[in-house]
Amino acid sequence: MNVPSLPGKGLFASLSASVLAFPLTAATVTYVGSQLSMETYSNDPAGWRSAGDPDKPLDIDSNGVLGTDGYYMAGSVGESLPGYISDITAHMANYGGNAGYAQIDNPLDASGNDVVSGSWYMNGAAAGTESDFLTITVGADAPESIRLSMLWDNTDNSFGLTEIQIRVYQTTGGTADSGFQRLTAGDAVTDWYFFDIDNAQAGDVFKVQLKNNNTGNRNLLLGGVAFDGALVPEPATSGLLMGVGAGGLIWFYRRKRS
Ligand SMILES: [Ca+2]
Ligand SMILES: [Ca+2]
Ligand SMILES: [Ca+2]
Repeated sequence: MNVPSLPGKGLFASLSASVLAFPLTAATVTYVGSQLSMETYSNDPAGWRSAGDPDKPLDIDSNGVLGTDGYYMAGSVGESLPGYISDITAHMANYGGNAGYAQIDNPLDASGNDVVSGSWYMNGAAAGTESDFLTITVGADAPESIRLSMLWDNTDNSFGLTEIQIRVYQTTGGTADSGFQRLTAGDAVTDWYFFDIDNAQAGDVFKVQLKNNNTGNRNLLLGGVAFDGALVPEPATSGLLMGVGAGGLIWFYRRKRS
């Protein structure tokens, strides 16, 4: 008869070794989800900056406004960087939009008239093209979780906006990587895509990359990024981490730090 044995020293030794091999400070990048059709018409009183209108279940600080900590938007929408972002660079041409571009909340006056959105763009990207659109450098005092909200499908023509993928990955301080996430086919009504950078340290560098996964040429576009923060993982995430051994240690460590 086989009797299950209790964990021996060997298990703890290997667990300790694995913890040592992966420092608790290593950042992670996770795709969270999307919210489609945020603002459906010009001067829509709802929008990305209108508190709770529409509901924004993926706003990590739960105040119903995207970019509470800051934002960096294409075109002439403007920028206001969080104190914990030491640098951000857009690598593509910046287009200020036209009459066919989506109008979105003015971040300086959410209840006022919408403003024309813009885009960083790469026209006619060949099949398989992977292009870095943004480089984001984290500074001091970053929150435990930085949620990136990225605007897409705000341009004047959704033709060809299919099979586009987006990825956030780390190039300095670690190798965290969300992997490519497929965007819902465009319909020229604004969509937002959400990623979490957890446990980033000062000096860590992350890039936002778009990919044409089609067989023909397509346009790659991005309308902007907004930043919200949270001190500890969301409850659902915490529960998940508690269930996976070493991950539970990370959760406990974070709780102690906060
Ligand atoms: Ca609006
Ligand atoms: Ca918010
Ligand atoms: Ca859309």
